[in-house]
Amino acid sequence: MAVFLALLGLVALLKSPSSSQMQMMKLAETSWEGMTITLVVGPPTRFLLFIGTEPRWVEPRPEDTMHFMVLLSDGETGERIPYAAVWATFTDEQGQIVFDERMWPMISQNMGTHYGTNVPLPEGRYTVQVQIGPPQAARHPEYADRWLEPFVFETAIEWEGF
Ligand SMILES: [Cu+2]
Repeated sequence: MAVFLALLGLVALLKSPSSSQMQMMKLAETSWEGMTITLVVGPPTRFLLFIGTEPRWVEPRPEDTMHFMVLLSDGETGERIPYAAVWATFTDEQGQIVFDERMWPMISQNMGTHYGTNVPLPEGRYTVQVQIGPPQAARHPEYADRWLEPFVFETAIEWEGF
């Protein structure tokens, strides 16, 4: 009985919404020439920009409702793919563009290499368009003949918040 209760306790802990890992939600996924493109959202988060000499914290704004993330990975090995330029555009049902920005290349201990930023998206239905540029890196031979043109992934989402 004690073991059973302990197990239940463990499950409750793993499902606890206080764990930010558990609040990640997958929005959509597609594949492009062997690359898996996954759209994931988490709660708005602070992040550090260190792209010059001065580090700068970017704090979530009051209107931010999500940390939007684009995960690029090799569909066979799961290895993440860096060095791409990723741009995200959200359009509402009236056809108004409500968000249109380049994603930061990001690193995270839990999420790994990804592209993302905080997005002030009100609840509603949207079309998300994610444009991915060819990775700007020297390539080992297996990657020589793919991802040579920009790719656009468009999908519909219904955002209800966390
Ligand atoms: Cu991020």
